[in-house]
Amino acid sequence: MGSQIGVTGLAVMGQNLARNIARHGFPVAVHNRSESRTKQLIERYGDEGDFTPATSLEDFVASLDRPRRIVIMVKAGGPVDAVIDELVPLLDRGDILIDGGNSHFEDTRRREKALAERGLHFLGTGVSGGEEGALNGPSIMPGGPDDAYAPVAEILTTIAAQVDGTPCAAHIGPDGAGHYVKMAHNGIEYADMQLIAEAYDLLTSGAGMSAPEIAQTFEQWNEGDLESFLIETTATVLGHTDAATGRPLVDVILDEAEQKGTGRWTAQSALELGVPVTAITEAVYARALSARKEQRTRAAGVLPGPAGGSTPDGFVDAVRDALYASKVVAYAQGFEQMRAASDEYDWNVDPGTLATIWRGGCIIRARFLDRIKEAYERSPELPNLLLDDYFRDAVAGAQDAWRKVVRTAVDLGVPTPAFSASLAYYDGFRRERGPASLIQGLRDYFGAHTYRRVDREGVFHTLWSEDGREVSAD
Ligand code: NBP
Repeated sequence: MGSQIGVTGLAVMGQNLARNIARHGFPVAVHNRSESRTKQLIERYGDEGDFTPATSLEDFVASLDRPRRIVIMVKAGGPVDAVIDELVPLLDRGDILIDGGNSHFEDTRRREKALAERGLHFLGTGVSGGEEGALNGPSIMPGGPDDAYAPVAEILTTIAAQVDGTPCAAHIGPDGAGHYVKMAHNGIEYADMQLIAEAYDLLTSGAGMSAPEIAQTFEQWNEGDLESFLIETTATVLGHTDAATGRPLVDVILDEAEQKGTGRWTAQSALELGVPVTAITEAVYARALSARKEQRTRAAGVLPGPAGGSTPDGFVDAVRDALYASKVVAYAQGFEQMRAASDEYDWNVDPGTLATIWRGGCIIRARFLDRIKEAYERSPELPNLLLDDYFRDAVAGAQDAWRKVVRTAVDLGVPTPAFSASLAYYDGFRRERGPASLIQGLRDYFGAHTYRRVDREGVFHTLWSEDGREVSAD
């Protein structure tokens, strides 16, 4: 008997995923382009399970049971194509390739189609949870044909995180669906982290609290509705002291946020689909602004801010409420985007399933996801989470604090792009009639782009440069 599954690409993610598979009793073949990683895995962890190391792809493929199931865990982009090109001549019809990296969903669509033409199955599979998740139970989002998922379902659901006896792995939909929702998950993670950073900024530059004090505040917040991996981790990071200086570590970390691209991809796709995901997009912009350290340093010396001011009573609790309300908006936007993509690409993605499998294993795991799961159970076709009774009431209860926090931030000159954009979205969304009528009027004036009326069917144009008469443009 050969190995039930193989993993090629044994950097941090692939190595941990292979160990996770082996620890659950599945015989696993392992391979890496540079042999040293394979050797290291076997030397260090070979006794954790039934590993079959291979130095060549030929040996690796030959050691697998059929249909062959191969997880590709290499750097996203060209390396995935390179590995597929090397593997294809060694495979037979019905074999299954599982790309577990952060590939762009359009690449996945292309690869799935090309491989299907050769009789090979391809599962573009989002894996969330970082290295720790890969080892101890990630959230797994496979996308591809049903025929490809069925033979790997048992392994994937077994190695995934489990919450209340439910695995954090489920078949998301065809072709690029799995990688799309993983991308959107990362986009939501960007928004979540930006909102947390803004709360921290308000408490430190606004309210003058120290990092250890704010760490305690986050610990308390983690006891309530905000309970999540990211809030808990924020408390840990803020509470950490730098050994070299004795100062809070966060105070000596350079304030330039890096990005690998999934947040930007999410924003780009949202723009293409015409879905407003303002919290995610602002989070991407905020990282870009943070990276302009030199310019910011110059600007800090010459651009004046407000004269000063103080934070109102009850500010810390108000920031907590504003954070929660903004988070509801960020998730409402992210879920709306996934629904729009699902419609666009015919994926039939179930948002309730996503909320279910993101409750464990992944970076955005939170008590909050239970609330989202319940919302979709109540109303599977819910167009926007803000229209669910629970979230409507939660935001309504927080909105006074939310407005107070954004007002204070403006008065103090503390930038809160994601808090503010979320509030603006909320106010825009709840308006039955907005100012877009004027935009249509302007477009008609300079471009004869026409408009529709509220009182009559049809399309109209005003003869602005003639006698101002309205004509039908149907
Ligand atoms: P990396 O993204 O750092 O990729 C390193 C791996 O790719 C090594 O095994 C390397 O082989 C292999 N590789 C490269 Br680079 N070019 C290759 C080629 N042309 N042919 C064959 N192999 C090639 O690894 P990672 O951090 O483990 O991440 C793997 C995937 O998982 C990525 O898509 C990443 O975005 C995603 N992901 C990462 C995390 C995380 O927390 N790190 C979380 C979730 C998802 P070598 O050893 O021979 O150089």
